[in-house]
Amino acid sequence: MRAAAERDELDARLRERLAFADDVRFGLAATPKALPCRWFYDAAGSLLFERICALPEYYLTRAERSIFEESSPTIADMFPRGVDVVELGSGSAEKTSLLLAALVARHGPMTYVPVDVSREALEASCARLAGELPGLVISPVAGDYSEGVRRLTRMRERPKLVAWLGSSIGNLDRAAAREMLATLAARCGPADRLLVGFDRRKDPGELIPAYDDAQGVTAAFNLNLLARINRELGGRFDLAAFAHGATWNGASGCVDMHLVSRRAQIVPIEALDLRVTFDPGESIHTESCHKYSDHDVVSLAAESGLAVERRFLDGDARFLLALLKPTSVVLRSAGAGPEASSAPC
Ligand code: AVI
Repeated sequence: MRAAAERDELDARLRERLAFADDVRFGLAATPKALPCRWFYDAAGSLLFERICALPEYYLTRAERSIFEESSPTIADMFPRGVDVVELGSGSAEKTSLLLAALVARHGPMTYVPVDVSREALEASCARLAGELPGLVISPVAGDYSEGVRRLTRMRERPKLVAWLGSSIGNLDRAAAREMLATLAARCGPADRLLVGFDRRKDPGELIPAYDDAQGVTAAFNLNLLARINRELGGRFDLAAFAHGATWNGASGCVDMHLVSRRAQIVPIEALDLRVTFDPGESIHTESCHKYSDHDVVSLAAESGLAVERRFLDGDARFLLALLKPTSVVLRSAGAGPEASSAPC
């Protein structure tokens, strides 16, 4: 039994390693060069992200936390029959524990399914929560969102709340965000809800420092992607030869993060039998962080078979936590009439 579990874990790690290698090979051969942001979160990247969340410039975590501090009992009251929680990209689950505590206090024992690609983050958060909330049955899923969606499909007995917090939706482009919300909505029954954290649109003068902080923690987080290629794939990136960049992209409504080559260079990556050529100033796109107007949130929800049931804002109105409920109608494109029906399960 134990041997089988260990084999499964090894297989999962091997699959991850192969997927990382494929993304690096493909992304560094592309024009422009790009690497998916999911690979930020190895053990070192997860720790750096924790540090980002505590930075004075990175208001997002504090703003969302303050919403949970204020509104968790209200959210708990909105589920008269109790609820089980699935959290996509749970990370440290630090803010979620406020909501879980309110739910356990209001409704008694419940199941919490944290889903995260980082096994280290998952193990640490589960150990902490088990100590803090004995009424919680924790059933972790180590994997990406698709693993979480698979688990969701099997949870039919009690109402469920799918939490997707921290502006993680902002790291998807609009089409991918719609597809993900529609996938979740299609797995929700009438009593189920989604709780999604959106960072609101604001002045780029406030946004850019949040992604390019004075202490250089975000720069280290970004550069860790190259360090990870060095560690796991035998890359020879000289981190000092790349600069962290964060720019506002008004057309897409997002902050774009880049790694910019400071000079002409050729970087070997042994495990891929690859040599990557960089021009001076050439960049690797590593992440887009989309910011949402209230109108964007309403239309995105409608296009995905959802409706905004309740909005929660922090005191400075920087961040929006939206409680979304499934509707039976999906609007396929802006301006189109109600079309296909996504039958709630
Ligand atoms: C995880 N995600 C929502 C963060 C964000 O704000 O888009 C990732 C991040 N990247 C740089 N700083 C934080």
